[in-house]
Amino acid sequence: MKFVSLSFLALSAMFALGCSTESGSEPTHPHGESPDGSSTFECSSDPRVQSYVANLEKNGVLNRARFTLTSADPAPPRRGFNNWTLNIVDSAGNPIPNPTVTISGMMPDHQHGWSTQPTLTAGADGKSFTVEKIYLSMGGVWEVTFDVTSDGSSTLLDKATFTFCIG
Ligand SMILES: [Cu+2]
Repeated sequence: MKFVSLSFLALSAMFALGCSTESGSEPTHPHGESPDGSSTFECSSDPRVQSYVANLEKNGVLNRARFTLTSADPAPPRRGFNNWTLNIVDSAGNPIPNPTVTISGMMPDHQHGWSTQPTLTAGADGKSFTVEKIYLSMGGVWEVTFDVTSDGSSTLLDKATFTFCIG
Protein backbone atom coordinates (compact mmCIF):
# COMPACT_ATOMS: atom_id res chain seq x y z
CA MET A 1 0.00 0.00 0.00
CA LYS A 2 3.07 2.18 -0.26
CA PHE A 3 1.92 3.54 -3.63
CA VAL A 4 -1.41 4.70 -2.25
CA SER A 5 0.08 6.62 0.61
CA LEU A 6 2.72 8.16 -1.63
CA SER A 7 0.23 9.46 -4.17
CA PHE A 8 -1.93 10.77 -1.38
CA LEU A 9 1.05 12.67 -0.05
CA ALA A 10 1.82 14.04 -3.49
CA LEU A 11 -1.77 15.22 -3.89
CA SER A 12 -1.77 16.87 -0.49
CA ALA A 13 1.47 18.60 -1.29
CA MET A 14 0.09 19.92 -4.58
CA PHE A 15 -3.02 21.19 -2.86
CA ALA A 16 -1.02 22.91 -0.16
CA LEU A 17 1.24 24.47 -2.74
CA GLY A 18 -1.67 25.73 -4.83
CA CYS A 19 -3.16 27.48 -1.86
CA SER A 20 -0.07 28.95 -0.33
CA THR A 21 1.58 30.56 -3.35
CA GLU A 22 -0.50 33.68 -3.13
CA SER A 23 2.13 36.30 -3.66
CA GLY A 24 1.85 37.48 -7.26
CA SER A 25 4.94 38.49 -9.14
CA GLU A 26 3.45 41.83 -10.21
CA PRO A 27 4.39 44.73 -7.95
CA THR A 28 1.16 46.64 -8.54
CA HIS A 29 -2.49 45.74 -8.73
CA PRO A 30 -5.09 47.68 -10.76
CA HIS A 31 -7.62 47.48 -7.95
CA GLY A 32 -5.32 48.76 -5.25
CA GLU A 33 -4.13 47.14 -2.07
CA SER A 34 -5.96 44.30 -0.44
CA PRO A 35 -7.72 45.30 2.80
CA ASP A 36 -5.16 43.61 5.03
CA GLY A 37 -2.24 45.14 3.18
CA SER A 38 -0.78 41.78 2.32
CA SER A 39 0.51 40.80 -1.10
CA THR A 40 -1.93 41.07 -3.97
CA PHE A 41 -2.62 38.50 -6.63
CA GLU A 42 -2.43 39.49 -10.27
CA CYS A 43 -4.95 37.70 -12.48
CA SER A 44 -6.90 40.55 -14.09
CA SER A 45 -5.56 39.69 -17.54
CA ASP A 46 -6.55 36.04 -17.16
CA PRO A 47 -8.83 35.25 -20.15
CA ARG A 48 -11.35 33.53 -17.89
CA VAL A 49 -12.16 36.56 -15.75
CA GLN A 50 -14.61 39.40 -16.35
CA SER A 51 -14.12 43.00 -15.37
CA TYR A 52 -16.67 44.04 -12.81
CA VAL A 53 -19.15 46.74 -13.78
CA ALA A 54 -22.50 47.48 -12.16
CA ASN A 55 -25.36 45.67 -13.89
CA LEU A 56 -23.09 43.00 -15.29
CA GLU A 57 -25.42 40.72 -17.21
CA LYS A 58 -25.04 37.04 -18.09
CA ASN A 59 -27.34 34.74 -19.97
CA GLY A 60 -27.83 31.41 -18.26
CA VAL A 61 -26.07 28.46 -19.86
CA LEU A 62 -29.48 27.04 -20.87
CA ASN A 63 -30.75 30.37 -22.20
CA ARG A 64 -33.82 30.22 -19.97
CA ALA A 65 -32.83 32.91 -17.50
CA ARG A 66 -30.84 36.13 -17.36
CA PHE A 67 -28.65 36.97 -14.38
CA THR A 68 -27.66 40.56 -13.68
CA LEU A 69 -25.19 41.42 -10.96
CA THR A 70 -26.70 44.81 -10.20
CA SER A 71 -24.23 45.88 -7.53
CA ALA A 72 -21.31 44.68 -5.48
CA ASP A 73 -19.89 45.95 -2.20
CA PRO A 74 -16.95 46.31 -2.33
CA ALA A 75 -16.77 47.10 -6.04
CA PRO A 76 -14.98 45.47 -7.71
CA PRO A 77 -15.27 42.29 -5.60
CA ARG A 78 -12.30 41.87 -3.34
CA ARG A 79 -10.74 39.46 -0.91
CA GLY A 80 -12.75 39.12 2.28
CA PHE A 81 -16.50 39.52 2.77
CA ASN A 82 -18.58 40.75 -0.17
CA ASN A 83 -22.26 41.71 -0.50
CA TRP A 84 -23.94 41.52 -3.89
CA THR A 85 -27.36 42.28 -5.31
CA LEU A 86 -28.69 40.34 -8.24
CA ASN A 87 -31.65 40.30 -10.61
CA ILE A 88 -32.77 37.02 -12.09
CA VAL A 89 -35.51 36.96 -14.73
CA ASP A 90 -36.60 34.59 -17.47
CA SER A 91 -35.39 35.02 -21.04
CA ALA A 92 -38.32 37.35 -21.76
CA GLY A 93 -37.42 39.55 -18.79
CA ASN A 94 -40.27 38.40 -16.52
CA PRO A 95 -39.88 37.16 -12.95
CA ILE A 96 -39.38 33.41 -12.60
CA PRO A 97 -42.34 31.75 -10.83
CA ASN A 98 -41.38 30.94 -7.22
CA PRO A 99 -37.66 30.94 -7.79
CA THR A 100 -35.21 29.08 -5.60
CA VAL A 101 -31.66 30.33 -5.97
CA THR A 102 -28.52 28.66 -4.68
CA ILE A 103 -25.04 30.12 -4.78
CA SER A 104 -21.72 28.30 -4.83
CA GLY A 105 -18.12 29.46 -5.00
CA MET A 106 -15.06 27.79 -6.42
CA MET A 107 -11.40 28.53 -7.03
CA PRO A 108 -10.86 26.50 -10.21
CA ASP A 109 -7.07 26.59 -9.95
CA HIS A 110 -7.11 25.25 -6.41
CA GLN A 111 -10.17 23.03 -6.61
CA HIS A 112 -11.71 24.29 -3.42
CA GLY A 113 -14.84 26.17 -2.58
CA TRP A 114 -15.55 28.63 0.20
CA SER A 115 -15.58 27.83 3.87
CA THR A 116 -18.76 29.67 4.82
CA GLN A 117 -22.00 29.83 2.88
CA PRO A 118 -23.37 33.33 2.14
CA THR A 119 -26.91 34.37 3.03
CA LEU A 120 -29.30 34.81 0.13
CA THR A 121 -32.51 36.79 0.54
CA ALA A 122 -35.21 37.13 -2.11
CA GLY A 123 -36.85 40.49 -2.67
CA ALA A 124 -40.61 40.97 -2.76
CA ASP A 125 -40.61 41.61 -6.51
CA GLY A 126 -39.65 37.99 -7.21
CA LYS A 127 -36.58 38.88 -9.21
CA SER A 128 -34.16 40.74 -6.96
CA PHE A 129 -31.86 38.94 -4.56
CA THR A 130 -29.44 40.07 -1.91
CA VAL A 131 -26.41 37.93 -1.18
CA GLU A 132 -24.54 38.76 1.99
CA LYS A 133 -21.21 37.58 3.34
CA ILE A 134 -19.76 36.03 0.22
CA TYR A 135 -16.41 35.06 1.66
CA LEU A 136 -13.62 35.14 -0.92
CA SER A 137 -10.83 34.02 1.34
CA MET A 138 -7.85 34.32 -0.95
CA GLY A 139 -6.55 36.14 -4.00
CA GLY A 140 -6.90 34.50 -7.40
CA VAL A 141 -9.61 33.45 -9.83
CA TRP A 142 -13.00 32.82 -8.22
CA GLU A 143 -16.09 31.40 -9.93
CA VAL A 144 -19.39 32.27 -8.28
CA THR A 145 -22.30 30.27 -9.67
CA PHE A 146 -26.01 30.91 -9.27
CA ASP A 147 -28.43 28.03 -9.85
CA VAL A 148 -32.14 28.74 -10.16
CA THR A 149 -35.09 26.37 -10.02
CA SER A 150 -38.75 27.27 -10.28
CA ASP A 151 -41.93 26.25 -8.47
CA GLY A 152 -40.23 23.77 -6.17
CA SER A 153 -38.94 21.67 -9.06
CA SER A 154 -35.68 19.83 -8.50
CA THR A 155 -34.78 20.31 -12.16
CA LEU A 156 -32.35 23.11 -12.88
CA LEU A 157 -34.05 25.94 -14.73
CA ASP A 158 -30.79 27.69 -15.50
CA LYS A 159 -27.46 28.75 -14.06
CA ALA A 160 -24.76 31.32 -14.62
CA THR A 161 -21.22 31.76 -13.37
CA PHE A 162 -19.50 35.08 -12.68
CA THR A 163 -15.72 34.75 -12.80
CA PHE A 164 -13.58 37.43 -11.16
CA CYS A 165 -9.98 38.04 -10.39
CA ILE A 166 -9.90 38.66 -6.65
CA GLY A 167 -6.98 40.70 -5.47
CU1 LIG B 1 -7.36 28.78 -3.12
